[in-house]
This record gives sequence, structure tokens and C-alpha cells, in this order.
Amino acid sequence: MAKKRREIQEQSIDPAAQEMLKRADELGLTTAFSRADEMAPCNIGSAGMCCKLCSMGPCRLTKEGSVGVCGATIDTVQARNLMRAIAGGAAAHSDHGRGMAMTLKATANGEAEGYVIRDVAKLRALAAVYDIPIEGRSPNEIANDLADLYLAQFGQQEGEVAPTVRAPKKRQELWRERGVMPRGIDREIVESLHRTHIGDDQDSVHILQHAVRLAIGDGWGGSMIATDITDILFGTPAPVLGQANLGVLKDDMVNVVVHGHEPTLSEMIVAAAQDPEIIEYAKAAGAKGINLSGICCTANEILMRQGIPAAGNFLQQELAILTGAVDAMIVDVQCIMQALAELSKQFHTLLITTSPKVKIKGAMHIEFDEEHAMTIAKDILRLAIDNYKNRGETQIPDVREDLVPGFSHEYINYALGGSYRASFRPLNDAIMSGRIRGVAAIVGCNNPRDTHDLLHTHVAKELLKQDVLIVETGCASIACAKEGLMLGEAGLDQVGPGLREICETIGIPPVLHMGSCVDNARILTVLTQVVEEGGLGEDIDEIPAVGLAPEWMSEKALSIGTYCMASGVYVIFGGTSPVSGMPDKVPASAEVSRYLSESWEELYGGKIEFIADPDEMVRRTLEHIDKKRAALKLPEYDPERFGRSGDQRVIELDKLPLAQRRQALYGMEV
Ligand code: XCC
Repeated sequence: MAKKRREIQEQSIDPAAQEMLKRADELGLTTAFSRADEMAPCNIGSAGMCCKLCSMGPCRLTKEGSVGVCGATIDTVQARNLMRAIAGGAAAHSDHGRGMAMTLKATANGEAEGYVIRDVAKLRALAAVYDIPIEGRSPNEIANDLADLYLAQFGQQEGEVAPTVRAPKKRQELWRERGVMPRGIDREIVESLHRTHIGDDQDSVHILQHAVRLAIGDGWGGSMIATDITDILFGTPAPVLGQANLGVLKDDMVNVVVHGHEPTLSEMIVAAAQDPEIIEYAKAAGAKGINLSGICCTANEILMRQGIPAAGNFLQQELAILTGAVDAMIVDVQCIMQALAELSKQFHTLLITTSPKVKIKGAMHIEFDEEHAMTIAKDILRLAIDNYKNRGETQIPDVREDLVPGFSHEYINYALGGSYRASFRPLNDAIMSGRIRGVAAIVGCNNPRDTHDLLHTHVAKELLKQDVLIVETGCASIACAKEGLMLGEAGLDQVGPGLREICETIGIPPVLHMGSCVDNARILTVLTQVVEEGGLGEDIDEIPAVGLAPEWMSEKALSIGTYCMASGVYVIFGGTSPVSGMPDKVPASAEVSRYLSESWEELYGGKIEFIADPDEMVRRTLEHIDKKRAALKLPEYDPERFGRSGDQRVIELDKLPLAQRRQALYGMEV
């Protein structure tokens, strides 16, 4: 049965999105928002009660105790469905990592046009981790060896995926004991498909144990490789001023929007857009120049390195086209809606697919290859410029917000200790003292079944009031950027007193933008260093930290959640559980639900729960943080204890007469 059409304010909290949704209505065009209203989710599929793994079915296990034609129980069906979804997510991230490793190899061998090794220090530091010789060798020689080592991780059959050596020692031991240390990235993904074929693994616990192994291969393998190499090739992020929201599009410039996930082409487009010849070409076409912006994680990649603005997150890809001002949208892989092809035809927008893996019917395909990267980037830009003259009426929402992204793990070290004493010590100390109550990672997608950006921003704001430091990636980070939560010290009046002192002292925003979806690997690195710094336990599961994906929708989010859980993190997903069952009718697999929370907590110290209500997400986050604080014997969180230093205090003191100010500051009798 179709759902009731929501009001625009219920579809998104973002005024720019609301304006474009109104325009879509006026033009009689559909978007993911309206389609979500019209298309009720399949109640059997969304409950995880449908098995379509063979043609004896699909079997709907909608009666208590019912089994499939082969006899598969609800436990098996739900576990298999979940593992297949996790494998899909891991495959996407890890194939991205493979692509980056191939680009590094090509760059090292002079076969990638326009690419150079930008971060030699990171290259050397990583090579040292894997005992690749450094001294007396050129960056290209080292990069070639690192690329070979990383490429080998995908097809490796036995042993351990190399970057897992960067996990805390205790965690590595735990994975070995539990039999979940990944052997090869591809091997674990393929095995998950094998195990879930008809007539294979039919013990839900055994299936889900492999789901953990394959997800670790993503987080501590494919995703980590993607992040490492992207930093080496394009620079490790450091704070830079950026902007977010549809208002970054410009009426008098050629608007080129890059969308997807892989930075290989988009970085070349950034470089090509600065070429004087291309700028002249744009001017000759009557535009003031080229205005680049991004959507989804391609946006995050170039935002945090180059300060290129983000036009929006996942649910804004169609809305960007609806402005009528996008001359070309260039897409690579992942999170690209097929609807873009039809929608772009309603305007003048050129939709260009570029990955050999992704074609969309109705879109122009210009295949990208590293060997001719710069040439292809310029060709694409010329097409966009040629299309500028075809623009019709435009409507660009006058809504944009500044932000400061670029908080790589390396930069956080520098911010906390400078070049000579780079360290996490001040962060650990702040958590230990209770100035920072704990850390929350808010990550993941938008989902049109929820109000766009509402859950991300609500949870973030509530946690900030409670002195919880927040790190973000993916579409969640763009949501909070648009809300002004990543703006240096601005907005700190909404932040708890202890956290505020820390942000003022270090000069950081209370919500740190750490990058794209694959950059959740950065969060694993941060957590490991927090452990290694000392004082907050010997493993990640002891840290007062929680991971949240309030508006998740993609399989990648499930993989991220699973590897974070396996690393010891309590993970809260919003929305609905893919193994929910039909609570009023047929219960979910109790075995699966219990395993995801209770058993995984016993085995790994982390757990996964699905919680729809954002206030409940906040409550459970704080409860977990406080539980971990107590286990570490840290002082109980006390909001009254801190906040007597910092800027607010200075402002208050400034208002006092001199004598009273001296008295307050120095205890001097006057
Ligand atoms: Fe896609 Fe990375 Fe999700 Fe956004 S957050 S909707 S996966 S772009 Ni990863």
C-alpha cells in the first residue's frame, strides 16, 4: 500500500533541498523523496524474511516456524541475507582500494598522466610499517613496492591481510583466536558468496562469523588501502576552508559536479580546471570560469584536500540537477541514482559516466584511464563548457555554509602536539579528566525514508551538548557541515563546557570532518592510537566511544558497521534493521538478533543495534560511554566540573570592573 505523501518539511530539514523539492513539484518531476513516498518498502524483503538465492523460491518465511523449500530456517535466511549485503559493501570499498593501488603502481612507473606522489612522508612512514626498504631509494621505487604489497592483499590466499598489523596487538590476537583474521580481501568476499549459495553454510552463527572476517578485510584491508594511497597521491588532508550546499553552484560560471567515490578522475578534473587554456575556453563560451563542486564521497575527497565545495550529500544529487545550472555531472562509482539519466534530460545537464564498471542507460560514457587522465579530464571539461550555452532557466538556492574539513589522523596529531611533539596525549587526557565525555563517530548515508539530514544533525547536536567529541565521514559529514557544525570555533555556544574548552584551546571545530566512506579506516587508526597513547585501556573496546549511522541505506554502511563492531565499537544504526522480522506478525530470528548484539559483544567487545528513535540513539550512546568510563575507573562525567576557562569565561570577566576581574582571576584583594 502506498504511503501518504509527506510535506516538504518532513522530507528534508535543509532549506536548499526544500526549495528544490518545491521546484520538482512545480515542474511535475519526481525525486527519490517523492518516489520513497509512493513506493512503500516491501514488507517481507525489508524484514529480511525473503530468500531468493535459488529458483525453488523466492521463499517468504512469513509464518512463525515456516521454512523455505529447501528447509532453510529464518535464522539461516536472515544470516545469509545479511552476510551477502555486507559482502556487497566490502566489495565496493575494496575494489575502490584495488583501483587506488593500481593507480599508485602506474604512477610509480610513470604510466599515469598527471599523477605524482604528493605525500612522500606518508609513503615512507607506511613503507616502514611493512619493512619495505626506504633508505637511498626514490619515492617511485618505494611506491612501486608498496603498490605491489597492497595489490597482493586482494588475491592473497593464506596468511593475514597486511594492514591488520596496524590494529592494537590485543585486537589482532583476539581476531586470531576467534578465527576471523582475514586471509585475503577478495578471498573472504568470494567465500561469503560461496557460503550463501543454496545448500552451503546453514548455521547462522557460523555464517555471521564469516561476515566478521570479510568485514575486517574491508576496514583493515581494502578501505585502509584506499585511504593510504589517496593520501600518498593527492596529499594527506589538513584543515582547509570549504563550503557546502547547493548554493555553491554559480549562475555565471560553468558548473561541473563530480559525484561518486573515487578521487582518481576528480582530482585530475580539479587540476584541469585550473589550466589557463581551459579557463580561457570557458571565458570564450561566455562564462566567468569553471566552478567545480561535488556530491557524496567524491565531494568529500576533493573538499578535504582541495577545498572544492560540496554541492550536497546523497539525497541532493537530483536536486543539483533540478537547479538547471549543472552543465555536466561526472560520475564514477557508487551511490549514483539511475534516475539522474532521465532527470538530466529535462534540463540541459550532461550526465557522463566514466568508470569501466559503471554505465547508465541514457548517460554519455567517456571511459577514464590513468594513462590519459589529464587529457580525458580536459576533454570532459570542454564538453561541459560547450554545454553552458544550452542552459535554460536556473534556480540556485541561496544557501551555503562554510566549513573546515581535513582532520586526518596525521593532522590531529599535529594539532595536539605540533611538529616536534605530535601526539594524542592531550586528547586522551581530556577524555580521562572528563572534559571530553567520550567520542562518537557519526557516519553514513541519507535515506529518503527518514527526514533528510534530521537524524544526523539532531544526534550530533545532542551529543555535543553532552561534551561528546564527534568525528564524521560520508554523507553524515556533509549534513553537519551544512548545519554549521564544522566551522572552527563558531557555534561553540551549543557545545558542552568541557568540550568547548578543548575546542577553544586547540582551535578545532567540535565536529571533525575525517573524509569519505573509505576513510572510516582513519577512524580505526585514531582509535588505535588512542589505545597506544595509554590511559584508556589496552584495546579499542575499552575506549568510551560509539559509532552511529543514523540515516544509513547502503550495503557499505553494513560492512562499515560490522568491521567497527569487530574492532570493538558499539555501533548504532538508525532506520530499520535488515533482520527486523515483522514485529507485530512474525518475529525475526532471535538467534541472529541476539548474536549481533549480545554474542558479538562477548566475542569482540562491540555490538550492532538498530534504533529508529534519535533520542534513544543519544541515550544509549551516553549510557555506553559512561559504562566504558566506569570500567576504566575514570571520574564520573560531571557537566559542572569544567568550563571555567576558555573564551566564554574571558568574555564574562571582561564585563567586570578591573578590581573584580583581578579578584576573580588572581584572588587579589583590592
Ligand atoms: Fe553513499 Fe559515500 Fe552512504 Fe553517502 S555515505 S550515501 S554510501 S556516499 Ni558512505
